[in-house]
Amino acid sequence: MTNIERLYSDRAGKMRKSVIRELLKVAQDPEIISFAGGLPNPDSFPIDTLNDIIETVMRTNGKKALQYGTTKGVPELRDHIAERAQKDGIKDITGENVLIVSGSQQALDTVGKIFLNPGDVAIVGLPTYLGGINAFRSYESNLEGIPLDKDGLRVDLLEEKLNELKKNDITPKFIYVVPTFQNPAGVVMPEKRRKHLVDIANEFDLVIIEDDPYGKLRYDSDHIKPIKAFDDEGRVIYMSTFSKILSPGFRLAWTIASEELTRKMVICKQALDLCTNTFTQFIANEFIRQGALDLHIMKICQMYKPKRDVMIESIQKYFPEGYECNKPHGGMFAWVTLPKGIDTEIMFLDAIKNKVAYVHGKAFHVDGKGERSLRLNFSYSSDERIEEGIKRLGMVIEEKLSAIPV
Ligand code: PMP
Ligand code: G9A
Repeated sequence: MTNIERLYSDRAGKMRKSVIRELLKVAQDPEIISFAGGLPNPDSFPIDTLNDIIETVMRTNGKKALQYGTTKGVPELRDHIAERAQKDGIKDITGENVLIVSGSQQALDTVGKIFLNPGDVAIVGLPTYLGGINAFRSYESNLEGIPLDKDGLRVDLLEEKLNELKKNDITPKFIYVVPTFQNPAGVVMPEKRRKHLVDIANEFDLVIIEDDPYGKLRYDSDHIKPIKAFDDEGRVIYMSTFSKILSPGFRLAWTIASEELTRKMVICKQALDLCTNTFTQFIANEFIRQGALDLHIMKICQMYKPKRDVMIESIQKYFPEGYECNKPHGGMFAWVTLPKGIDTEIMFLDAIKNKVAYVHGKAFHVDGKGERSLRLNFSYSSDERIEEGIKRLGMVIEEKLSAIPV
């Protein structure tokens, strides 16, 4: 038989499976209570409204919605996105700065393709979004991790790291951050730190990739301006997505960047998929035009806030002492660190036996650490299943702890 593998590029050899994507298969088993994937709650999908909107789109714009579109995206949608971003504090932009992409995962791959040569360094958080790690690693880059604290990426340590790299003549290409309700740690970077991060990027001549899927899922904190709002030099590429505020099945997201960077991303995308799904772009555009998006976001927040509370209260009730867990003020995840002696990757096998799933902490670390941490999604499951799942997990942890020799 032919050994096709020997024909693979070096790049292909370095591609890794996504633990989250693999776990989605596990979560198909209805008996398993899955806290693994960052899935929206399916009961939140506005099916009836979308049904009407699809009918309207077909009637009014059917010929365009079923056709190829420009690579950059449907102009009306880009204008709507620019308008909304300006209200959020991003200055001096128009629809020309917006590129519609097939999920922000595509935008992550695109920035990897544009900036990273083999061996190039990029900076990420410890922990950070696994999909970012996988996208950047597939371009054979070296990822340097900077620890987070309760206020997100430690910019003081970032500065130290950049100076250290500079001494060795290494200039990283970009810093990748999820500053608002971070995936996986749930933390928010305050405004002062955001400004400091931009100052550092200006000083060291770096690009910032600001990934913001969760900024609108706020339960008990105020709006915070994106990092892009403090960018006067056009070095921040902002990205967000309809996945968490409307439907991940639409595969619809956007970037906001300087016209120069946007042009480069457009060329890159021409080779990837020519253009983003035109049909879902028209639907999303009509959804926004009718004023339905903000109402929907409000509805999701009303649905997820009590779920967050059920999860945190259940953790307090059922987890044995010695753990640490934040109370996230938005987003979809609780991040738990367990006592010494536990490896959450190994413990996962026991969790599955007990029909409960999570994502182990190592998956989010580029330094091989995170073995005591785990990420729990609270948006997907019903309140009852959240409590039941946490109870099962509490028992698994208790058993593991009691097996640790003292
Ligand atoms: N970035 C982050 C931080 C995410 O959490 C996710 C999805 N969980 C993505 C990017 C990818 O989202 P999309 O569905 O838009 O590709
Ligand atoms: O299903 C996915 O891969 C998107 C979710 C990402 C996450 O769980 O962080």
